Amino acid sequence: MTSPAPTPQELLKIAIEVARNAAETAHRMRAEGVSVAATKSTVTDVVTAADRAVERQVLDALAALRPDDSVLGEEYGGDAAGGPGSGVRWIVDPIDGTVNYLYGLPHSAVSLAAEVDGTVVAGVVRNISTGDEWTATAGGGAWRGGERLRCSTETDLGQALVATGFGYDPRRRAHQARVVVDLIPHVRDIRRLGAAAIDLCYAAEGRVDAYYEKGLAAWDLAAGGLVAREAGLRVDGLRGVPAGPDMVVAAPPALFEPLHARLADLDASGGP
Ligand code: LIP
Repeated sequence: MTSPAPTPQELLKIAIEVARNAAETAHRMRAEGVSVAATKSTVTDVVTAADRAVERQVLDALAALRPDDSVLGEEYGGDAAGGPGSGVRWIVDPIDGTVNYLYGLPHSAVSLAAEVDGTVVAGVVRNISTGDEWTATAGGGAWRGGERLRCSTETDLGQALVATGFGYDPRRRAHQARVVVDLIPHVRDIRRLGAAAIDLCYAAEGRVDAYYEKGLAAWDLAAGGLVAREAGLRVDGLRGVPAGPDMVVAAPPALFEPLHARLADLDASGGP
């Protein structure tokens, strides 16, 4: 007889414990000095020893706490731990914002989400430097430090502070930069902070009004996307495509359509 699926709250409790320990390890390794261990898709797409050590720590912790669950991680790929037995899959980015982490910019995070039967139901994003911690459960709201988060109420795109990001492929960056050139006259300003998971959480609490980016992987999006949705943001792709590698747009309902229209016109999900 299979045991009942854990509740989102039970999964969140595990996610918080594992993410806090992981962030502590990342913080300590940063203080001890960090360097590039290897590069991935391009010479600027770096991985540090800390990315790997932290993901290994998360995998081992989840294997001990929930051995039947599967895990998708940025550094070790899919199902690195348990089998597909429980219907629960964890999605982990050990250090989102690795370039910020490498340069010592205080804007990188451990991002950990739990998915049940393909739906993300719990997530935590913990800033490695500041300790800021955003959490959410499906239907349970988004929180930081015991405060329930509500997204921006801005309705005018021209007044909107919009965060975005650039990929590691120079050709893609060139395309993304052209989009920004044509978008920036139509918004308050652009912010490039360098960690999608935190950018989504900033949008969740109105530190920016909206966020969009092309090229995000599941581990960049899973936890931060839930926090954003639970704070009232619409999180989608362009032209009816769900949020994913092609495009993620996170905006308050009133801003989503005007931002979507601009990004679609500028072919923001196109290019390399
Ligand atoms: C980063 C994202 C960021 C994006 C970077 C990179 P990483 O993830 O969080 O939004 O602009 O190109 O993809 O590589 O630090 O895990």
